Amino acid sequence: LALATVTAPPTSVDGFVREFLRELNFGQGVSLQASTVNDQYLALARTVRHYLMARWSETLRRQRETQSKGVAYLSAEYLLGRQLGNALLATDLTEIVADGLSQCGIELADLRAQEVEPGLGNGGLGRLAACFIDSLATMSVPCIGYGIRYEYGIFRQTFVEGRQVEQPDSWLALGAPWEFPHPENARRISFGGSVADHTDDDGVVRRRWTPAWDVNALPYNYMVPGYRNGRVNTLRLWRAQATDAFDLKIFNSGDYEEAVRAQTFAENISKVLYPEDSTPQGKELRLQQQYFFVAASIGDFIDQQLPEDFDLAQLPERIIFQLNDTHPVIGVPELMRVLVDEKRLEWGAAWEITKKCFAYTCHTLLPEALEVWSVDLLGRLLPRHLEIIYRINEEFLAEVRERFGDDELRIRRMSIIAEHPERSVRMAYLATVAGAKVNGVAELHSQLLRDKVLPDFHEFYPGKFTNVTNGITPRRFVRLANPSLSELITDTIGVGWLTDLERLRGLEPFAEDEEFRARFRAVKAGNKRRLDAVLRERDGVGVHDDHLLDVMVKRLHEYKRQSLKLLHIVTTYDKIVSGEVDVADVTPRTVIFGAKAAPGYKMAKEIIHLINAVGETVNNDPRVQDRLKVIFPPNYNVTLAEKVIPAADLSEQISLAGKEASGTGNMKFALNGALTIGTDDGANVEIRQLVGDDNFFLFGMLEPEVEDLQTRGYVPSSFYEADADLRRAIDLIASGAFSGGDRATFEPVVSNLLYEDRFMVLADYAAYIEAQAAVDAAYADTERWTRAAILNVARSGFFSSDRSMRDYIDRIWATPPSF
Ligand code: 26M
Repeated sequence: LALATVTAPPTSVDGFVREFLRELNFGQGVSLQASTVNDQYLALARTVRHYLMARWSETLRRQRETQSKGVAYLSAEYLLGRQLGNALLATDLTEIVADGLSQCGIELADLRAQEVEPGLGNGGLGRLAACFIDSLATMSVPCIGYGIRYEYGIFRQTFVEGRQVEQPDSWLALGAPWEFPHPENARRISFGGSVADHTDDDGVVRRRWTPAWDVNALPYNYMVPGYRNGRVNTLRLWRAQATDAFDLKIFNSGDYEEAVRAQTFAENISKVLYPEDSTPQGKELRLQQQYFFVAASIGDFIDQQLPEDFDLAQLPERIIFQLNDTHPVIGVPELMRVLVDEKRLEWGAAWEITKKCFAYTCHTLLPEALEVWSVDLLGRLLPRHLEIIYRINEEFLAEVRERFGDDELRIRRMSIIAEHPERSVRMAYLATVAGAKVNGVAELHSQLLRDKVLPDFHEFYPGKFTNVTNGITPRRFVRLANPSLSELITDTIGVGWLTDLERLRGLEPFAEDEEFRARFRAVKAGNKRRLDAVLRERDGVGVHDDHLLDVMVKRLHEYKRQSLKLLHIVTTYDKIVSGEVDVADVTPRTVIFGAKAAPGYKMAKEIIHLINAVGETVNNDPRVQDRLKVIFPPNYNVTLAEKVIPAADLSEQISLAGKEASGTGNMKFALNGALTIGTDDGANVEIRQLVGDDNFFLFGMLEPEVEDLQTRGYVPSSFYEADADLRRAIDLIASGAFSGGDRATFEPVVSNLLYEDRFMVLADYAAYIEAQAAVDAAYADTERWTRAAILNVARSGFFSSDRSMRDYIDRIWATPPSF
C-alpha cells in the first residue's frame, strides 16, 4: 500500500515536469508565468527532494532494523557547498531535469546559480567534514553527521579600497528548501548553576547538578545522498531556541524587556559561525556552542537512535563518536555525566564505555591553535563537567605515576589541567586520554604529532596514534566541478572511476598519446573560458586563456605564506619595469588569489590589502603589457572553488614546512590537472611521492631544516641583506610603489617580514623564485607540461575521500564485527 512505503515520483521528463509544476503551484503558490527565478529554484529543490525521500526513509528503516555499528561525526563545521547539483548527480536526474525545465522555458543552470551555498564552515576542516559524509553515504556506511545550524555562516567578504570588509551571510533569507525541522526531537540543554551531593531514591549519594538556565536544541535534518547507491544518510544540525522558562518570565517578572533579552541570549547560541580558524579566542559563547551541539547530539543518539531497552555497556558496539578536532571534546565529560549521573552506571564502567566510544582527529600543529578553556569559565558554565574532567585527570595522572614514578615534570607536562598562564583545560590532552585512537591528517603531520606535539602521550599510549591522510570527494570536485574532464576520463577509461578513483591510473599511458594530450588541453582551455565568464559576470574582470593560470586559494594565514607568492609577483614586476628582463620574454601569467582573513587578524588583513594594491598597480602599468595579471575575486567559497580549480595550471601550496597539517585544496588541484609548486609539507609530501618529482615543483626548507634554523636563531634581515632581488622587492613595497607613494601604508607588513617573519618567508624566497623559473621553463614546453598534468590526474586517485573513509574504518572505527 502507498502507506507502507514512501515512493518516489516517476523518473521521466513528464513525471518530473508534473511534479515540478505542482511544487511551483502548491508549494510556492505561483503560476509558471508569474514565478521568479527564486520560486523556480525552491520548487525544483523540493521536487528533487521528493526523488530522494524514498531512499532516505528506506535507509532509516534499515538502520533501525539492523542496528549495525555506525559513525556519529561530531563537527562544529560543515562547509557543504551548493546542494542542488550534487543531489541531481546522486540521483542521476540531471538530464531529465534539464529537459523538463527547458520545456518550461527554464535553464537548469540559472536555477543552480540561484542557490546560496550553506557556508557553515571556515575552510579545510569544515570542507573535510562535508567530503567525509559524502563518501560515507556513497560507501553505504551508516553515519550521522552532527553539528550546528548557524543562522549566519562564514561572512561574505567584500573589498573597499582593497581592504576586507565583512558582511553577514544570510544564507537562509531566500528560503531553505533542503532542511527538515524536527521539533518533536527537540532537546533541553542546561548550563551554569552548581553541583552538590544528593541522596537518590536508591539510597546512593551522587553528585547532582542544578543548572541555572537552559535552551532548547531544535534539530534540522539534511539529506546526504550517496552516489547512485540508493542510500541517503542524515546530517543533523541543531538550532538554539529559548525554552518556555524564558516566556514564563515575561508573565512572572513583569519585566518584559528582560524576558525578551533572555530569549535573545538563548538564541544567540546558534546565531553565527566563529570566523577564526586557528587562534581560538576563548569566548564563552563559543564554549556554549560546543556544549550545546555535542550534548544535543549525544543525547539524541542515545534516546532517539537506540532501542528503548538498550544495554549501554554495548554502546561501543553501536557507535563511534569521531571528534573533528577538539571542538566537540566536551562530549567526553558529557557522556560520562549521562552514564554516571543519569543512567546511574559506576564511574569505572562508564569510563570503560566512554574510552571506546570516542576517537580524536587533530588538524593542526600550531601551538596557538590548540584549544584550552580556562577552568574559571568552564566551571561557571559547566560545573559538573569540570568535576568530571578533574577526576579523569586524577586517574590518568595516577596511571602515569604508576608507570614513570613521581616524575613531576612529566606529570606537569601531561596534565589535562595546565597551571600557566592561567589554570585551564587542555582539550587536545583530554581527547587523547579519552579517545580510543588519535589521528593526524597526513603522514608528515601524524609523525610530527607523535614526535613534537604529543610525545609524552605517544610514549604512554604508543598504539593509540595513527594516520589517516585526508581526501576529497571526486563527485563534487571532479565530476560536478569539471564535467568536461570527467567526460574525457570516461571516454578514455570507461565508467567506474568516480567511486573507485585509483582507476585513474588507467590514464597513465595516455600521457604519451598526442591526441589525448590535445583533448586534455582543450578541456583546460574550456575551463579557463568558463572561469573568465564567471569572473566577468561576478567582478567585471576576466582571465586570459593563453596565460599560465597560477592559483593560490585558501584562508589567509601567515603560515600559509601568501606574502611569499606576493614577493614573487613583485620581483617579476620589478624586473619588467626596471628593464632587467624584456617583457616579451616573460611567461604570461594570471595569478588568482582567494582568501578570507579572520576579522580580528590584523596582519592577515594587511596582507589582503597589499595583494589588492599590488594587483591594482601591476594590472594598470602599461609597461607590463598585460603579461602579468593579479586578480583577487572577493568571497572565495566552495561555489567559486568549483570554477577556479578546474581552470588552474599551477597550484600554490607554499606553507612553511611543518605548519600545514595536510591541505586538501592541494589534492583538488592535482586531480584537476594542475601542477603543484610546493614545500615539503602536509599532504604535499604524499602528492609528490605519487605524481613523481618530475611532475611537481618542490622548493624550500624541509621540516628538520626549519627546526634547525629556529634553534640556531632566525634573523630574517640577514636574508634581506644577502639577496639583491629580495631587497629590491621589499624596498619597492616599502617605497610606497603600491600605495600612491605612502610609505606608512604597508610598513607593518614590511617590518613584520624584516624583523619577525615567524614563518620564514625570507628564508625560502630564493628557492621559491628559482622554482618559479623552473615553472616558466616547463610551461614553455607545452607537450611536456600536458604530460605532467595528465600524470597528476592519473596518479592522484589515492586522494579520494572514499579511501580516507576506508582508512578510518580499518584503523579507527573497526571493532569487529562492524559495518
Ligand atoms: C576554534 C575555536 C574557536 C573558533 C574557531 C576555532 C577553529 C575553527 C576551525 C579552529 C580551527 C579550525 O579549522 C582548522 C582547520 O581548518 N585546519 C585545517 O584542517 C584541514 C583538514 O584536515 C587541513 O587540511 C589543514 O591543513 C588544516 O589547517
